[in-house]
Amino acid sequence: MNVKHQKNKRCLPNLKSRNGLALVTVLIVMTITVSLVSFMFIRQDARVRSLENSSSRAQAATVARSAIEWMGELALADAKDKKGGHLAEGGPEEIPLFEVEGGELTGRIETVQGKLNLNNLSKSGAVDQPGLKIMRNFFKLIDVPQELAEALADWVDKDGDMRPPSGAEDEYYLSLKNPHRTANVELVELNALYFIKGFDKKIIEKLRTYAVALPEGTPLNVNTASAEAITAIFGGALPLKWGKSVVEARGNGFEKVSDFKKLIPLEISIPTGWSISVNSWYYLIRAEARFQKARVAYMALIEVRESYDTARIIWLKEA
Ligand SMILES: [Ca+2]
Repeated sequence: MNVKHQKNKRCLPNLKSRNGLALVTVLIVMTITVSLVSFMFIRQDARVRSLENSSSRAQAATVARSAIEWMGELALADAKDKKGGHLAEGGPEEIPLFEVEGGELTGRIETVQGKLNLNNLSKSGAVDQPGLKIMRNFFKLIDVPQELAEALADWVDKDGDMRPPSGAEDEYYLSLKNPHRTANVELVELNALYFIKGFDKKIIEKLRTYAVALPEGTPLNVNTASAEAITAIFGGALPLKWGKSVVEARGNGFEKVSDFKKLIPLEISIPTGWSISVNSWYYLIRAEARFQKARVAYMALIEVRESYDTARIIWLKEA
């Protein structure tokens, strides 16, 4: 519509053109109205879907969180079982997929004291030579570079003195592109290894199979331990072949620690500060719930003791 042109001609627009103008205006208004309504519907639809998604997610989160608590009680019942309980003797226990209203749930529970506790390396903030020897031997057995033991020792010991040849303290970590300080305390969980010199994804994933980080020094449960972990605690005094023979000999598990000790050659002893057990009180549990397109998974480290009324959650994270 060239209104300026019409003004310049100093004449009134004729009826026909006025009708045309009105019609175009009506069409534009209608188009805008239709567009606005469509836009509102699209937004409303997106909002409804967003609400549905967040509702499904909330449902999944509630179910997964409840499942963690339920499995915690399962582990507690297992720990209270004087005969050791089947969870303490078997591998990871998969909770089969089962349907819950509008969704589904899966779970997994495993005792972790059959894995070598990396925090056993530090005793009240100090790392001793036998401990370091055990860690180096352990890394060798699982095909992880042995020199990482020194970097780990420096990370968990409370002093700032760098261990030659491959240790690392603040001086090293503060010079990195993303600088940070040395923790100088025990590992909260294995993911903390990502901050330590020399540890990468491949090594950490390998360690998950054989190692764990628990909030205190713990004995190795020889009923669930791998041949590598059982052999490692002797600091190189025994070969992996011996550890494998122990795993074969234990069958459904040792009833008492003394039953295991009978298999240790007379001249060999477990280094001071490292001990063994035939039961566990730390468990890793994982629960995953799916509701429509929403999926929520949690992982938790729990502690269960015979004297506990309820399982204690050490940490819980979305997995
Ligand atoms: Ca240190």
